[in-house]
Amino acid sequence: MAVINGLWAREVLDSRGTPTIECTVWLDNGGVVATSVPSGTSIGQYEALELRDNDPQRYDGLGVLKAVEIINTQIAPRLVGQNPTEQAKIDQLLIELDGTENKKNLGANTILAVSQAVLKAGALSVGKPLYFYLKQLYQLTDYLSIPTGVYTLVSGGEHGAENLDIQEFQVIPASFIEFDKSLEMATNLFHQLERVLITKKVTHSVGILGGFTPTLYSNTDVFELLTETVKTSRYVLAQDLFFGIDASAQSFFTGNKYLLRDKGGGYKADELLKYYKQIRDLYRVFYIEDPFREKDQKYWAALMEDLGSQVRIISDSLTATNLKRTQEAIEKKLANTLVIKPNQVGTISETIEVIKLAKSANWQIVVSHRSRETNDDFIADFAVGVGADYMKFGPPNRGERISKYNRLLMIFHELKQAQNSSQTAQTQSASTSNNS
Ligand code: 2PG
Ligand code: MG
Repeated sequence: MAVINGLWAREVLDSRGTPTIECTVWLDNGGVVATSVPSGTSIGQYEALELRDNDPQRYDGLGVLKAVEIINTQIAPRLVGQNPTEQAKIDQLLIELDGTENKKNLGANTILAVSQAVLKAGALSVGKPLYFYLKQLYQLTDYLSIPTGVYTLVSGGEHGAENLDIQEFQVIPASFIEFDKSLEMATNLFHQLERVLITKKVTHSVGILGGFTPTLYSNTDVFELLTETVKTSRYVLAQDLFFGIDASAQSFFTGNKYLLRDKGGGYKADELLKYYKQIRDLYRVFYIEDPFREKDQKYWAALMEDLGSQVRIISDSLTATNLKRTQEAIEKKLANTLVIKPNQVGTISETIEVIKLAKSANWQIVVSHRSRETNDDFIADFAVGVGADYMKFGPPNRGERISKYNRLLMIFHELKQAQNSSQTAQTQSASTSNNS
């Protein structure tokens, strides 16, 4: 069994040119893996702490040299000689080394860089693809498949250009469509949307994720644009695809109102609830993430009561991949679907515990990227290996998002091959037993 020979971290840049951590692990059998961690823009108040240098002389205080030093001087010496398949043991060591609930001492980014690198090293040491290794290690799914994609085509809120309030407007191909076809659909619609924007002379650019940021009068106008995009494509709304949003509502709550520009003076929570029901009926919105700020639990519950049987109500900032918060949300029936972002909590083992809990309550799982990514495709394997129902990796645009989709295409191909060869083997054994 291979053991860790060396572990080393360095500061690299993410998709926004902001520093983040890359961690490399060497095994004594010559194997080497590297991985880097993402970061959010709309960071929820319940997420574990992200350690930054806060040195205004470097990268506006966003450097990660302290985190890098912690890994290289405090963590690496403890991991040399360890078996990388002992994920739970190594994660526990990291949790104890930090000693706080929200990773205040070492930082969740520091811890995740190591935890993720160890997971990759574990897969390499047993010679398995990462998604397969995850399936075997945690047994969260019996069946490997590519999760349904939630593709953000239009960006607003903190990801946009101050012209829309809702953070993400998405298309979600029907889940019976195979991954290669659904990815093609998302890219066709992305390009068709661009043509519609140009034909209509709508000023636009792209936001943090690479999604379009059109200048429009209201958030509802985006659904009109998306409806037209679908109508002028070869796809049919509510048959081939549905619409979704990540409202990230805490980001447009000011004073005591949700300031959506669709209505002068904004919406009270009960009016916003009605707005969601309207867009569901008018535009077939099937996926609503972070519909209210974390404190408005009463309205989360009301939305679930009204739409929960037909619509995915997704909690992200409300639960922040945190076990206790997820437990509370399950007990109070605040949502039916959970966003999972490993960097909201820190270790892979803790992330897995949250997934287990949500699955045991029959919630569905969305494994999500962050708005500031690197070209690391780790999250693609992770989504498949834990048996996520959905994956949210952004628009089919720009390298750091495409790297995840290209990795999924490879996994899709491998799973197909495995399926074909097991079918061939079954046919062969059937014909052998018929002949005997
Ligand atoms: C979200 C994410 C990813 P951020 O809110 O779901 O799209 O955004 O990483 O900025 O929190
Ligand atoms: Mg979100």
